[in-house]
Parts: sequence; structure tokens; C-alpha cells
Amino acid sequence: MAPVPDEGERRAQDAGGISPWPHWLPMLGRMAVAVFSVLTLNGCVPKAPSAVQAPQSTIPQAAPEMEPETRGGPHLQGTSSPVTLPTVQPTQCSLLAASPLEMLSTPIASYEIVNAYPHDPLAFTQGLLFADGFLYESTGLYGQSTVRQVNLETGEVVRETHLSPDLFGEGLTLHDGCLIQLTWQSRIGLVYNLVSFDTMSPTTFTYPTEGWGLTTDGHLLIMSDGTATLRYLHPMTFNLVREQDVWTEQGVVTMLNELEYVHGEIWANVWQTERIARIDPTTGRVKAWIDLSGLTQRMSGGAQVDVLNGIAHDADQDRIFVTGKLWPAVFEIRVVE
Ligand SMILES: [Ca+2]
Repeated sequence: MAPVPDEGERRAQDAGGISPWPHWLPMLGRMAVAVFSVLTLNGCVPKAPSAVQAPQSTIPQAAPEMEPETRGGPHLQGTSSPVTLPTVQPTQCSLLAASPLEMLSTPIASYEIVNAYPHDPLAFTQGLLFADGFLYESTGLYGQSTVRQVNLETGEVVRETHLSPDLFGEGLTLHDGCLIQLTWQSRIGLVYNLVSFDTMSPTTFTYPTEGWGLTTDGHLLIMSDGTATLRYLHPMTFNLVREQDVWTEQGVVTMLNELEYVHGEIWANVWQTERIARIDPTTGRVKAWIDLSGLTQRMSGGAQVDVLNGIAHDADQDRIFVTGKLWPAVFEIRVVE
């Protein structure tokens, strides 16, 4: 197929081969287009991340390369310094392209401790929820994983079921009278009757990623897998309904861990930080951070503790509880905007 002549060439042909324009004018136009294209491809024009975008966190992470032995094993992780989000210095191009929403920085809230309750210091907390006056908790580590009902006031384990030694307990949620628990790398989910703690039929389901956090919006299950992507599952078939990347104006947010659905938002611990992301489930955008700096240090006096992990919401009394892996306390906190 013959090449299509451009505007300058067509004008030259129409004029019998004699262009009324200087011969360098078309070339100048093509150069301008090329320069604009290079600016765009170099990322000057920001975009909200899409579902297929590779997670690339811009949040400073204290997390080293994750190894199974270090994340879940007996060796405790050091805690990270409080995260400081870098100030955005938009380029001239981004000033032209960014929407007013994208130019906003994500607000950071602090907290107050309302109450502190005892917590099993051997519980490697991976999932936490509150229902009917009790905490329900999933604990991890191979050979030590459980799902348990816990008395909030005393920390006493009222009932518990031990997982098979080859399963590492992770996220936990309650849906339609069933406790649903993830496992870390086995890609197996477990279903329990809330009352009897007996496993129900089907007792297990599978998923194609690692299992980290789990919660529900009352209709779908919402799970994290350590990346920036939340996966929404049908609560009966456990089929994937949709995926959603979590992001701020600075990029996607990886290492999403324990989850809780609070007042129409998804709250997520970010692994190895003392931050909770408050996520808009419609857009995936982090609406705000809750900075829990100081809680881990408060726990580490005289005891070896691991990272903050565990959010539970008492919907009846609108109370928020947080804890961590091997923490000897559960804190009721109030968010200070
Ligand atoms: Ca939770």
C-alpha cells in the first residue's frame, strides 16, 4: 500500500508540485509532535493506576525482601520508623494534567488510646474482628495457627480450633454466620460455623494468590495478598468478582495486610509500618492515613513483639480495636482527625 501523503505533500500535489509553504514547515510540525510524545511517555502526565498496572509503591518501606522464614518464622521482625510521605513536587507537565483531586495530599490522622485489654502474647495475630461481644482472631505460624474466640476484657481464649500444622493462618472475617479464614501460601481458605467452630461444607476453598487480610462489606469478601491489589470474592462460591488497586496521588500502595470494613471504608494495615490506610472502596484511593506511631514501642518494653497487625470494629458501639503480632495488649483507640 502506497504511503498516504501528509498535509504538506497534498498541498504541494494540488499546486502541481509547487508548495505555497516553505518546505521545512511540515518537518517543524512533526518535530513538535515528537517532543510532546516524549514528554508524555516520560511520565509527566500522571494517571490513576489501572487494574493491570504493576504495583510500585512510593511509600517508604522498611520491609526487606520477604522470605517465608523471616515473615512467619520465629525470628521477629524489627519495627519500622514512622513513615514519612515525600512531598510531591509536580513537574510543569503534571501541573497541566493532574486533576484537583490528584493534587491533594492524603491527610494523616493520629489516635488516642481509650482502653487497653490483655492479649495472649503468644498469639501471632493475622486476623481480628469483633462480634457479639467477643473478639475473634486468626493466629499464624506453622504448627501454631488457630482460629479463636477471645474474651475482650480478660484476654481469655474461650474456644479455639487448631489448624493443620502445614497451614499458616491469615486473614479472618465473619459472613452469614460463618468464620472464613485464609492461609498464607497454601492458597486454601477455611470455613467454620461461628457457634460450633466446626468446619462446614464446603470446608475449604482455593484462591490463586497468597492470603493476607480478609474482611467483608456485607456482600462480598475482600482479601489482600501482600500486593496493592484487593480481590473481591463471592461469599458463597469464592469466585473472583473484581480486583482493585489501592493508590494515593503518589502511586499504588503495596503490602496491604489485615483488613476491616469500617463505615463504608476498607481499613488496611500496611505491613511493617504503623499506618492504617482508609481506602475508598469505589475508587481504591487512600482517603486518609491513621498514624499509630508509638504503639509498637509501647508494647516492646521488656517484651519481644512483632508488627502492628489487627483491626476490629465493634459496629454496635462504634469502637475500634487494634493489636499486633505477639502483642500483650489490645488497644481500643479513637481516631483524631
Ligand atoms: Ca479485621
